[in-house]
Amino acid sequence: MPCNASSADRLMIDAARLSQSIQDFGRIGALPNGGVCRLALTDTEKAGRDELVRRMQGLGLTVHIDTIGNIFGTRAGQDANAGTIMIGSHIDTVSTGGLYDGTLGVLAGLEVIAALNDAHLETRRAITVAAFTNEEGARFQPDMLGSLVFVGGMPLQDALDTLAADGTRLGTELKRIGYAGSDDGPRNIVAYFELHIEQGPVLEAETVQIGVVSGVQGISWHEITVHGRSAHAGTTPMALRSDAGLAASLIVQRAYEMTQAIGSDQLMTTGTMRLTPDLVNVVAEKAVFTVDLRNPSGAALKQADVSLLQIAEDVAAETGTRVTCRPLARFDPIIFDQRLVESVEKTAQSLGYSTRHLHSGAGHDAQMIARIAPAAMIFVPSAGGISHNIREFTSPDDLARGTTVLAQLVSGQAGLMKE
Ligand code: HGY
Ligand code: MN
Ligand code: MN
Repeated sequence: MPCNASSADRLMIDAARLSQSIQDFGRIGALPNGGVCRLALTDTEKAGRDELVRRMQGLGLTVHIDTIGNIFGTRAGQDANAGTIMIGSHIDTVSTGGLYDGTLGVLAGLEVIAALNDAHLETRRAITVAAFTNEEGARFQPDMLGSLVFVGGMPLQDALDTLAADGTRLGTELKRIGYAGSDDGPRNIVAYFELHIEQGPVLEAETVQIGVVSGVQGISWHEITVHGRSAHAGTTPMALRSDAGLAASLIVQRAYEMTQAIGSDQLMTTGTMRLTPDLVNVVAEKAVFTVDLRNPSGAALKQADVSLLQIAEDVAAETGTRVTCRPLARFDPIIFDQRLVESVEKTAQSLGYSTRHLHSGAGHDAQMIARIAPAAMIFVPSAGGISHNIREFTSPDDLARGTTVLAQLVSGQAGLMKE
């Protein structure tokens, strides 16, 4: 009869194996000058999915694919009724992605499993490693779509019918790459942990080793379409134009001024803009662009939403154009489970690592799982504070520290048992 492992036992991860596994995985969708592009449900992301399933099976995990393509690899526990400890993140990337955003959290989960296997340790509870579909929201919106559907925050059919900017339907792509599953993921989640790179400058600037994530700021994505009238750039007097390109630029400029006026934590990004007919000598008849608003305060974010829509209306009136606005994503700020957050901090400090609390600027699957189970995140530093950039980098020592914290948290929550 296996006995309980003593609490002094520390689950030892293999830092070299972890680092190598991330480098090897980074070859899937590798870009010529470094970095990775594995946009959700493309052939390169499928290749990443296939490799992940292969590695999960190689570790003896039972693999389930759910109806939105989320991948779950489960190591059974001794007590089938004791629920599961979930470790998750994502393997899809933006088109200028790095090796670590999302992928670290999934592969660190596999490293925890490998460490348990190496030590011939059983656990009372099951442990599930999850990779959620379309976390980035780069190709299909909203972001965190797979975990949002998993927690019941978006109807499956709405998700499957979501169209990318080029008109491709999400459900069709999911079927095409062979990941339209029929399983349901684990439901009795006792705790969820996500290890992620900070993607910002704070930990590095303060030489802090582990970020204890208190919560995630609010996110509001808008797609704005301006309808104007195409005209000759050389013969049409300025006063007679209905210039969608000018209107779009004015909206972006005034949204930036609004952001400055709100100040402190308000963020605003226009990362996409398409003009039609997109010709040097034709006044644009149409502009389609996005505005990404973020704020840790729900009230301030709401105010920013209202101001943006008012700006769009005002500019349309001034420029003789017509605007339509479509929300692409809207998530209120969340706070993680206090008990779990404390256990992240205590575990990191018991390992001798420096820690500090911080709020996540980026969205994460953890903020969705927090709707159905206690969730917490661990951050490790990003070199230069950059991410969503091919030069994204986190040192092997930082990767190892974050994964060591994850391993202790998960094994503690899962309950180690000697074989
Ligand atoms: O947009 C985000 O914050 C995340 O990368 N999906
Ligand atoms: Mn991420
Ligand atoms: Mn990201």
